[in-house]
Amino acid sequence: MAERILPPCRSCGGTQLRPFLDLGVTPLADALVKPGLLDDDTFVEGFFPLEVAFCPECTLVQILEEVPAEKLFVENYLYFSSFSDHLLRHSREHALGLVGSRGLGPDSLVVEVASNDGYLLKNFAEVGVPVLGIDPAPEPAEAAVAAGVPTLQDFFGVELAERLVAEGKRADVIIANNVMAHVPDLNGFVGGFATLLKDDGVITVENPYVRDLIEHGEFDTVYHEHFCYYSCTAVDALVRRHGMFLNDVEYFPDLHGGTLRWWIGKQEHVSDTAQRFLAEERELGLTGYGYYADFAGRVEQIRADLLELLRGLKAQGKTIAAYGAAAKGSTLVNYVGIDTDLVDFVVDRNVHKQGFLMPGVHQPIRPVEALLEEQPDYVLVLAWNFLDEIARQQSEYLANGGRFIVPVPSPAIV
Ligand code: DWN
Ligand code: ZN
Repeated sequence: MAERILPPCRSCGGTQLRPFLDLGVTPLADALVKPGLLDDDTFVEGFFPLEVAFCPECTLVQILEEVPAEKLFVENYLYFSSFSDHLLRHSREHALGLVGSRGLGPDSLVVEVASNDGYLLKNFAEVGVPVLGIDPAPEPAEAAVAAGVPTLQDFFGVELAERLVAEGKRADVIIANNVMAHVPDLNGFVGGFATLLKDDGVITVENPYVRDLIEHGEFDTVYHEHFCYYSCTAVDALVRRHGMFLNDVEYFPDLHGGTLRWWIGKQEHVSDTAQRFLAEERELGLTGYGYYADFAGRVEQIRADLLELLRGLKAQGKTIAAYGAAAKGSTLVNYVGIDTDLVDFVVDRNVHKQGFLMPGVHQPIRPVEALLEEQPDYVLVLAWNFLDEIARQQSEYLANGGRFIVPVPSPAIV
């Protein structure tokens, strides 16, 4: 068979990428479908290869396909961060912590990349710290401006950073949560950090931890808008390439299935915690292909087990719905093959998603009240990362005898 030509590594440019998981051809996870479009025979829903590889030269895990960022984050991107109380609490704690620890005030500037609907920056604005949001998605950016958070509707990179510096803007703090995984030009993005940050400034970056993805079978967090899946080792190599240092690491096991917050700066003050994370990754083997080699087999088993569970319930005449029109939910239902024969509808609290159809399998997305109206026997929790919050919120559905099914780390009725 002809040798496959694989793209170079997004971080180091290495040409030795080794694929370890192929999720087939799937629709764009956040490209919810307008119902009327299904009757429009000119409508073509985009499906793209979704395959994950490991770079042995810098250890970065990444997908091979590159879908244009405009397609991913501009055309009806309806993810709004403010629909999770847990995330709002997490963000507020971080913002107020930074105000104190960095002594931020009216002469400071906090920049957030992928500021979405202003959910995080509003905490700084409320205490008089100047902020600037940057986000290309029109709906969330407009919501941020309406909430009093100045926002540039644009993609961040070294060009935008240079424009801001030319305007006399340098950042004391740059925050980039759930975005460094989303940028095709990773070095341009991190180069922009180095350009915009004051010499004594700090950058905090949050992304899901690739160790949790592998250890907890969270294959559904793989989708086209997530180009990269980070270890501390990969982040360390990436920022050092731009004259910066990974100085500290915080771990949030219950956020998005396991999230790390990396503290990055232009002076080298690497903490014991950061050293320990880097040492553990070497000991566990995250820095080698072998750690990822059996993941595809485990994912295939999750698919088989989940299909068997759902088909078994349908064979007993049970009704099944789903909760959370999440991007991860789209990967799950499309890779596993959960169509409207198995799951009748999906509920979601985000009003901007209601009325659309899930990508690929096309279940209708309805308000969460539909769970009490229809009282399905089972609900597959696609947004399993918020299971506790959702269970509290849906206590009446559960009290009525409804049952939740979680898909990972292995399918189970909880
Ligand atoms: O990186 C990203 C992650 C962090 O967030 C983005 N690229 C896209 C998004 O991924 P996701 O859609 O899988 O994230 P969530 O936040 O897990 O999606 C949760 C979904 O569930 C949202 O559509 C909102 C909804 N939800 C709800 O209906 N009721 C969420 C909560 C907490 C609720 O109580
Ligand atoms: Zn690499």
